Amino acid sequence: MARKLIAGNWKMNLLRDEGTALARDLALRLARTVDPAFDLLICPPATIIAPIAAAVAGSGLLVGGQDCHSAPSGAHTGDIAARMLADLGCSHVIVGHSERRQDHGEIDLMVAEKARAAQAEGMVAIICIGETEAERNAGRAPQICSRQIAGSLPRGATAENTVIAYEPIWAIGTGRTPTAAEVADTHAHIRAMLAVHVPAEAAGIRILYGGSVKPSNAAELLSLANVDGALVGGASLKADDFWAIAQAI
Ligand code: G2H
Repeated sequence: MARKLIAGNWKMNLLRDEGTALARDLALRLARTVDPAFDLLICPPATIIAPIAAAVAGSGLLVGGQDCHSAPSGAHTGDIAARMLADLGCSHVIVGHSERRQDHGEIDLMVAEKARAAQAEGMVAIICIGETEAERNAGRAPQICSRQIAGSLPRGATAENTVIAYEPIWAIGTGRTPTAAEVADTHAHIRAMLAVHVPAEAAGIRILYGGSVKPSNAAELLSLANVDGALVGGASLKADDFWAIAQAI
């Protein structure tokens, strides 16, 4: 298994100057770290990826997108092609985040096509899955994750081009998280599902936990079996908090 991946999803936050300052701060910390135990990724809003990628070039800090279109180009007003993100130096693209699924009606098939588009441009697709609170309470979290993996994982997914992010929707931005046992169980289930769909790759595909990850709970979450990193929202907007999460490994 590769090093753990600590990914920051900035969502629709930060303007150019503040985002660039935050990225520079993280890049400096990373550059001063000898043999870090983690890969560090930030996913800023698309509007500020270019200046940030230029500001942190060569530092080891990875930069990614929060979404992409599945087509390489064309009449898709307001959308961004995977190749445009790759052109800016992005290494990763988040696809199928629950906020995209909810706000933009994205379904599994669309997520799979976006992931395939990102991979075709040489980037890693971070495919998000996760159940609602009602589904969790009904004991259906495993089935929901199984269905989303089956539908969202593109053909040709490998350990090098694919990351899964398990984000229970009810834990996103709420300060609530599943218990350690629940996270461990779900991640083990996801690993088993990957073994069904991509047997030769399953052991190496990183599975991130996301949903209210913060410095105070990061050590426990990141110590669990099959938790290969974290996708961090709110706490990734402060350098001290995001760095503390990475240091918790
Ligand atoms: C879940 C997560 C980042 P937060 O969406 O993807 O956000 O850490 O704010 O719950």
